Amino acid sequence: MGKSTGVSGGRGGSQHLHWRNFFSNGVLGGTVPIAVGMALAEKIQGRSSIAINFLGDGTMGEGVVYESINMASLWSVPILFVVENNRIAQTTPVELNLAGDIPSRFTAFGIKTTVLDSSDAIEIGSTAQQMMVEVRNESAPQSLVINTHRFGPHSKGDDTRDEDQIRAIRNSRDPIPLLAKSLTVEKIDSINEEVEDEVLKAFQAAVDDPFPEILT
Ligand SMILES: Cc1ncc(C[n+]2csc(CCOP(=O)(O)OP(=O)(O)O)c2C)c(N)n1
Ligand SMILES: [Mg+2]
Repeated sequence: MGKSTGVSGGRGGSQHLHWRNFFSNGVLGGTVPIAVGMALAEKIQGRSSIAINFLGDGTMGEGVVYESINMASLWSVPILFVVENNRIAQTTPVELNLAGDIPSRFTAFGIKTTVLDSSDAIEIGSTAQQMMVEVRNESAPQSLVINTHRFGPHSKGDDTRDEDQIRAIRNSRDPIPLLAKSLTVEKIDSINEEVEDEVLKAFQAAVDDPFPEILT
């Protein structure tokens, strides 16, 4: 909503977000060289921080991805690449835009790669945690390729898939009901209440907070 208390001080738009140590970029692949550079800076300055870079299957055709992962491997940069492979890039299925497979793109550069076929946040979290420990301790890149699903359009109601197909994958792979299975009804109700409250507060703050000052 462009408010001064929001991401990027209200100036970033919906794609270019900066919030604490989170950055996003509307240009596919645009985050990859930046994340590799940030991780390299951490290494050079002798800190133990690592960078985590999230990519979609639709980013795999961008040349800058390969320049960047080449450097990450060559210079042994502490970065974890996480590829969210939901087999569709906005409106284009992977069959029409991706030759070969995704893990080989990383192993070709000597980057240790793990593939998960999961919507289970606990499973993904514990695998990622282990990989982050290794990336930090060994100061070397790794990649985590997660085969997953998209339950709606990329952004603007432009999904090209069949509604029945989407409903079927949502019924079997939605991570929220999967997680809820391990909780009591009381716990689920209290989480729902907490979330509702947080969303309402955030909405009200966004309405009430001031716009940023105009720079002259
Ligand atoms: C360099 C560049 N080319 C094209 C686009 C337009 N575009 C926005 S999203 C997208 C596809 C993204 O695919 P994926 O990362 O798989 O995201 P998903 O559809 O799964 O959400 C494209 C081509 C862009 N943002 N940047
Ligand atoms: Mg995708």
